[in-house]
Amino acid sequence: MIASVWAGQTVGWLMPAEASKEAGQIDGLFRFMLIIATGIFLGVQGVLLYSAFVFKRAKDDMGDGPNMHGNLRLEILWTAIPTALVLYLSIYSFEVFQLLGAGSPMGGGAHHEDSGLPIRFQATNPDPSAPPPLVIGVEAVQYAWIFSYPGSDTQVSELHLPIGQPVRMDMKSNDVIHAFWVPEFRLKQDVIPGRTTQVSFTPTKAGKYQLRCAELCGAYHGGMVVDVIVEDKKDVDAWLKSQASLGTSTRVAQLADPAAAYGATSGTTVLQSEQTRALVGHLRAQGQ
Ligand SMILES: [Cu+2]
Repeated sequence: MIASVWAGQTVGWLMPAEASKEAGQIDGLFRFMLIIATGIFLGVQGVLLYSAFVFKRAKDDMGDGPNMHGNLRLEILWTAIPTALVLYLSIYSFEVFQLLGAGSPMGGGAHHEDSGLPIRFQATNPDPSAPPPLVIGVEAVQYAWIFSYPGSDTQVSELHLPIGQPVRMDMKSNDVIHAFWVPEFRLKQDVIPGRTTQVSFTPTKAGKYQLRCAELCGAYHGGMVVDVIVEDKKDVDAWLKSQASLGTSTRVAQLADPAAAYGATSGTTVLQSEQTRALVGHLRAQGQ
């Protein structure tokens, strides 16, 4: 019992930083499940070891063991305990799910204009005192991420987020299914062609993280990694301004920067030309 609680409390050092408001909720649920699982594991292994030694066959005992059949009390117990645990876990995890805003896909007030059901991952009952979310457009193409900030025409290849500001990603895919995943935020959402998917969260910890595609999307899937920088709002604004002053070709080169993901290896040249080709075509189609 003590050991399992200890396991739940100390597992944190094995995990990535908790860098969003949502991360705490998810880790709370994870720790709780880990406590229960450790308790069951230790209990079962304990009984097993105990029985193996205490009920060991006596030296000259060649007979069968006692013939036992049925034990109503035990059967009720080992049905009731898992039932209660599973029920409790379902309610707890549903609550976390709701808190994160993973409401029903049919939920009203969806902000999307595409065909198909909106897939939402945002607060169903958001904190009324929280500022409105910063809505960032995300486009996934094989094999890069392109971000558009409100009030700016510039498409950028890095995600800079202000600390403490709720954000919402409105995500589209230009080709195949990709997935938005920043382990430190503990959230993952597919990006699906033909519809907008959303993910909302509030970054709470300054730092440099990585957004990586979490859906195998083609030969250079592994190159779909970009930096996510959580910093003060004024730094985000300054960075955005500096990006706006760059020309398209410079930005395409930045958008297709596999060296940032892989380090400069021979394979990055191939990836870079792949990414550049896709991005130039994409930006041209958008008249940029
Ligand atoms: Cu991808």
